[in-house]
Amino acid sequence: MQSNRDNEWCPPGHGDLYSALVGTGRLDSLLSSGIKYMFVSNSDNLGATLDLSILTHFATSDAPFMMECCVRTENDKKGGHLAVRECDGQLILRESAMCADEDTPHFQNIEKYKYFNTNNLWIRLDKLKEIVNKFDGFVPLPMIKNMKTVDPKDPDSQKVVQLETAMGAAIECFEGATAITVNRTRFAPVKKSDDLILLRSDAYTITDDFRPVLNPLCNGKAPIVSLDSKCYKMVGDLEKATRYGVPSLVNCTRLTIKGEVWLSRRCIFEGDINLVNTSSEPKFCPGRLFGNSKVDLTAAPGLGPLKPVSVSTSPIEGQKPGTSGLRKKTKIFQSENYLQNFVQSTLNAVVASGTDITEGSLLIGGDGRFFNPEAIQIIVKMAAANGVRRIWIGENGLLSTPAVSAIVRERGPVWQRAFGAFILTASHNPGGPDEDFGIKYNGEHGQPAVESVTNAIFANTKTISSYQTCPGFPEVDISSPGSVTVTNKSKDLSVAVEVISTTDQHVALLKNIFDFPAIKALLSRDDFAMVYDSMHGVNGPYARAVFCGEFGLPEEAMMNSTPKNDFNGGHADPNLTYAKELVAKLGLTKTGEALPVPPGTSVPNFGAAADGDGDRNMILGNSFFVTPSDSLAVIAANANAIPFFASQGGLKSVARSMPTSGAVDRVAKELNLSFFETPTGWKFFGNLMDSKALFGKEDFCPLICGEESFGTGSNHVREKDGIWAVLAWLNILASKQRAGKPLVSVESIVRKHWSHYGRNYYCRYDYEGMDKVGANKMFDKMRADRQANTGRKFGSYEIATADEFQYHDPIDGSVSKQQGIRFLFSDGSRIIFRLSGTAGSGATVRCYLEKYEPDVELHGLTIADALGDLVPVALQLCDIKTFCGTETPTVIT
Ligand code: VG1
Ligand code: CO
Repeated sequence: MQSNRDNEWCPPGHGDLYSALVGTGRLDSLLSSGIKYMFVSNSDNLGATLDLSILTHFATSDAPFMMECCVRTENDKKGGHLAVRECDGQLILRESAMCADEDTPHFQNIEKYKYFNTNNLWIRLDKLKEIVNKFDGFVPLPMIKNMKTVDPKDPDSQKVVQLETAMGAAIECFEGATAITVNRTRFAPVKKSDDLILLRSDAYTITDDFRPVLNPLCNGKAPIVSLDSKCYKMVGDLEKATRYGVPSLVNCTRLTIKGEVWLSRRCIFEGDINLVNTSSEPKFCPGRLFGNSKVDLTAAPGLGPLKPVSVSTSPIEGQKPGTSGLRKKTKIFQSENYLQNFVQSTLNAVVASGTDITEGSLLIGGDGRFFNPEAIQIIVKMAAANGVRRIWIGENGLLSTPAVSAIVRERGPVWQRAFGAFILTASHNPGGPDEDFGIKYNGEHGQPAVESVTNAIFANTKTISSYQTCPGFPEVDISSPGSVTVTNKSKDLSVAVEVISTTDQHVALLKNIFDFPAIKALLSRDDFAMVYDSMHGVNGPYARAVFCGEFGLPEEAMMNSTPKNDFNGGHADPNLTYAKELVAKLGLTKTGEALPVPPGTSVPNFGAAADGDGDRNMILGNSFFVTPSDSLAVIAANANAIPFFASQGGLKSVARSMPTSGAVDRVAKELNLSFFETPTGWKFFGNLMDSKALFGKEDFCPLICGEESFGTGSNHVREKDGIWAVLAWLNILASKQRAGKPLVSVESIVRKHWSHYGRNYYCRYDYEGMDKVGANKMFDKMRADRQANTGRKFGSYEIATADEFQYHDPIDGSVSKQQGIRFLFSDGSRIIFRLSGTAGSGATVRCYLEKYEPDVELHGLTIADALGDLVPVALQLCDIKTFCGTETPTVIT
């Protein structure tokens, strides 16, 4: 018989507890840490709390093992029970599977066998150890034989015998074992959907100490629920049917459902309710009060375009989100079920994290790269099938990453607030049919999914077996703002899709942050000219809305501001290598040195570039390159020129990623700001920004953070924000100008900064497209050599510490390991190696070099000269030539 081979395994039963305790060494470690008693129960028994009076009883009884039992009623007669073995008076447990057929009437006699096992067990660990020792490492439990099918979800699949052991059966192994009768409240198992729906309904309440108890309004009698076992067997079935909420059952005596009926929190059931649907598709029970009635929904209109279909799929390898979402070749994303698996895995993880996706809105937008429009339609259909009821999409599918964050945080009304967003971007990675595509999920505060969520997503991708979609959901016209509502025939179920402005929300937020009139005055000066290169990415519309719309700059100031789905064949990466056109215009070489300017040409005073999804920035002055690390430090040092910070009493904290230069550290020190060093990737800054709001800890906002990779931002959103950084620079520049005085330039601001704080010479070498295996070996080697490298000397350089960075999140306590190999030299210089987490294929090795120079006289060196003697040291330390076959970087920034 054909079946999924993955089902061909056998759960050993909870009797495996004892072997697990022994095999993992846990029993010994518990004993050696002085733990004497163990309480175990079935995880579905919500009545099994650690009751101190029972513990006291157990401890004083001196018994080695104690079982909590309840008195059997007619309903319990089929289940196992406690018995006394005649030969030695030992208590034993008997399961129905252990009973011979002819003995069944006796087995079921509740007068003869009065007690059943709740599986709440109290065990003396020292006695357990004695038994384990006696039987050579295991507890001799009786075997139970169960008849099952190989796929438990499919009753027609191959019949199999499942052998298992039960942990309660160990009672017969402990001489002197005892049992006590407990109240039924200690036994509240949730075995079937019937129990679960009841528990989730208002028939139960949760006490202050988190115990679910029957609602007093039920007068001690829980409603009797009987759901069609064909339609509600698995939790997922019930979840689908109750995705719009669980009905009110507090005044219900009996609820019976035959066939697949969808419910909602608007259904109020009183008395005896009987719902029937004999049609072949799910029917929606109208949201109203029902009293003592039989409702036949067979002929009711179906879900129409909202009818979800479950499509079977199987796990696809390698769907682990990296530094910033999942990025792969577009062709891979287009392959069967690839995007679908990831989206379903994400939605499942989001729901499991406690988010109610049927309330509020789901936002979708991206950087406009190839496959964006198709992906949006796929996600819309899947979102509707998963119960999302309101979807916002950026016009033409375009939303920059910071704009997504702003919309999630700012857009109302309150009851429509976004619970999360899908961002379709691979940021600076090239786009097109043969290049990269990407997707990432951001949560309800506009923050990139934290590691616990991305880990859950990844775990789901490894077990996924089906995804939900609504094939009948109409294609959405995303070419202009507007809204459509898709409903079922009876109009009691609807999904609203709204196409919203790409730029409005974000521009409104920026206007609140910066001194727009001051910036406008600066931009209007005759001696000031700027250009902004959007690199054919999503930033164009924002740049135009702000610079042309708000400040009145001519279109010519906007370079490459029409988004293209392949970024015009380039890398939309704002750095000296890839923003060639801009760099040349600003009078610079690709290593950031000033070019001789031919007479008669005028160089703008200010140049900026953005990446594909608009979250990163490069700042240039007239023939002057500002490194991102310096940019962060300068913005932090001058933050109070920006109304957002000044109006909140000034900047409070700064944070940088580990490989980012230490320039901002000096600003933090001097201005007495809180300072944080995080791993690469914006998700680590989010917790710092929400320390108070989400974790009730010290408030670190307002906060500015940045990365060496041309990313800068603040707590106005939960992403880095390219245009924010550009406006921050312009606002600071504007604040430095004095009436009637010559223009204060970008270069003079930076040089002044260096002369005050010293200069951190800094650069990054990227080795793209390296062999993954070789690159990993190279890191393993450096990891293994940490000790040996500590203290090593290279000319005048001495390695004070060689280690691997790991981050203890001060807010949520999580630990992120393997975040970069660091060589910290005794003179403060650093060499760092990391593997990129955004490469769509192959491996990208990043090498970061840094040297601090306090002496103003030495601030005029080129970066290459200043760091020249560190380069051979770095190459020797990593030996990339041996491992990856080259030592020439593909990009230097
Ligand atoms: C790179 C950068 C990192 C940035 C990330 C996402 O990550 O180094 O600083 O946060 O890209 O930026 P990695 O793991 O490749 O070094 V974006 O604008 O490309 O989403
Ligand atoms: Co980006």
